[in-house]
Amino acid sequence: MYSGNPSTSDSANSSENRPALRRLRAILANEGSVQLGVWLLQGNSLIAEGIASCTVSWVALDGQHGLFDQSSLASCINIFRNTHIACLVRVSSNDAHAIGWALDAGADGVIVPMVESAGDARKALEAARFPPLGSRSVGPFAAAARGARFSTAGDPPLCLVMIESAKGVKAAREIASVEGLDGIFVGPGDLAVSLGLAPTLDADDAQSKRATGAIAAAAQERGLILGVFSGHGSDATRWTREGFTLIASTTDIASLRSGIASELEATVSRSTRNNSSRKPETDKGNKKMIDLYYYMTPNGHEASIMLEETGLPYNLKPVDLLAGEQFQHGYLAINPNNKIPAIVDQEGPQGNPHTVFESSAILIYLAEKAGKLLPAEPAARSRALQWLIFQASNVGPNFAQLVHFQALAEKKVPEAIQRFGAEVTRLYGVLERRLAEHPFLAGDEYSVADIAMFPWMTDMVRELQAFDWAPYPHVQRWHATIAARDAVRRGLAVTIGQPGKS
Ligand SMILES: N[C@@H](CCC(=O)N[C@@H](CS)C(=O)NCC(=O)O)C(=O)O
Repeated sequence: MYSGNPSTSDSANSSENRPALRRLRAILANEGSVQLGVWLLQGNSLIAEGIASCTVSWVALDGQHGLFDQSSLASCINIFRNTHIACLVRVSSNDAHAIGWALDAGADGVIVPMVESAGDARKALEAARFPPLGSRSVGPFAAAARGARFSTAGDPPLCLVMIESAKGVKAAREIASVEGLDGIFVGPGDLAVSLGLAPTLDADDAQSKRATGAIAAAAQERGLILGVFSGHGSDATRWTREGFTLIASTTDIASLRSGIASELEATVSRSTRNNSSRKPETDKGNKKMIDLYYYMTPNGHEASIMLEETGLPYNLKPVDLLAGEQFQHGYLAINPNNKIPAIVDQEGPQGNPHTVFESSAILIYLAEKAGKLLPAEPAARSRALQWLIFQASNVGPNFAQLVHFQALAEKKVPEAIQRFGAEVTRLYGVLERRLAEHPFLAGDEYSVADIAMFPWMTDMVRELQAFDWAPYPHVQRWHATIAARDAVRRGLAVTIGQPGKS
């Protein structure tokens, strides 16, 4: 394994500035909880942008059967760089150039097709590792484009080999025993064909099950990551039962088709209902914008959801936290605490530009400007403010610390995980008791308190915290109600790199 700390934070090829890779590797190694991913076939950066805002933990760009050329592969890898999503590339073949090139472009790992022997696996691994472990050569083009220093330090990228033939199945144990290999990935389509069956992804005859079972056993014996191309969400349950944890549960094109079908269905069913309650579009035409300084984190989402809920026109000002833009000198004038979110209302009090930092203060400011989501009646207003401040002073800080110590910290500190884990559990208990008695935190009405709390309980945050919310059914019911709101969906989907909104 590569060891040693990278000497600078600008090195561009190691995982210290790729928390998504570190997180994925840690979850798969330590907890074995299932990580669903999307398989991208369209070499299209717009589609990649769309997927980058979804709650998946990894994607694979298919360089073997997808429509990627080198340029679109590099662009799409770059899109996932500053996200929570680990980006793997299924390379075109077990070829040192294809493997090295994908990693040079910044991929978090490679999936190498048609591996049928320990020798094949060793060849793939060598191509993915710098000397002395392998023979990968230094190709700093993507790092140079970002103005970063290329480094060979840090954790190495993932190297997963595909077993997808009868010959590969026979050699599964030898393949799995290749020192340094990260995992095995099953390609059920080719495997079925190799076994003399139709090219199906969900063959469940005895022969196919024996074959995938043998691969799973070989990987598990060695503690390797076990992945599969499932292709359909519904098949993922079967693979999970068989012990697979890295599951490509859909493709970009399949999701596009099913998304369009379900949108059309929903539109038809909405239009057949009485639509007298439909609100007119907000007229945003002549109003001055609010600038939102933002990155895709729970605090950022509090502000983006609030802006979407109020319908106030806003302009996205990305602050790339991973690139340290919050520390740039100019930003200090906007947020003296060097954090996101912050807003500048170009038409603030007395028509003057007005800056607000701290997410709770932003929510209160916007609620008062829009005249919604903070009740006017004093007792109800006080309740909403109490739960808002409870979020800001308890939930935000403790939840963030648990994310850090559980998923991001270089060193495992059991005492910190225990301390913040216990506090998060206690806070969930407070919320569960409140929400058992009231539909929303402030009482009967959805308010700023709910908007502040909601982003801290998304799948992503809970996954990073390794927190099981099964014992909190009222929190889950409340969360599902809020997640179904269109404005919330839009707020969560705001991603940097997106053109300014109006
Ligand atoms: N209390 C602040 C917390 C803001 C905060 O911690 N923001 C994080 C992102 S969630 C940040 O900007 N971190 C960057 C850094 O710490 O350098 C608020 O609610 O706005």
